[in-house]
Amino acid sequence: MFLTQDSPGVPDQVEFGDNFGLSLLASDVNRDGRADLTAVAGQENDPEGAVSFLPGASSTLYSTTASTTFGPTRVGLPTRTYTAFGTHLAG
Ligand SMILES: [Ca+2]
Ligand SMILES: [Ca+2]
Repeated sequence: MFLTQDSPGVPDQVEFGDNFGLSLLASDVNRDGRADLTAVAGQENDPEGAVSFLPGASSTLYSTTASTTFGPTRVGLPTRTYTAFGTHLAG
């Protein structure tokens, strides 16, 4: 499967240099029994970076309606201070 920020249900859109997919994590992050996909765009809003969370679904790789994306400000970090937010994932 080829996945981009222009794929159905994936937040944001493809922009030059986003580096979407720099880091990937397949893990049941929300503990609902299905594997979820977390994908990092290391240069989204260059140079901040952003994390996209694509929760697993019963019949497809991920839910096309419940995905979300967030950058450093969502977790209280000041804007333009950090680069490549989310590059190092652990699950
Ligand atoms: Ca983008
Ligand atoms: Ca899950």
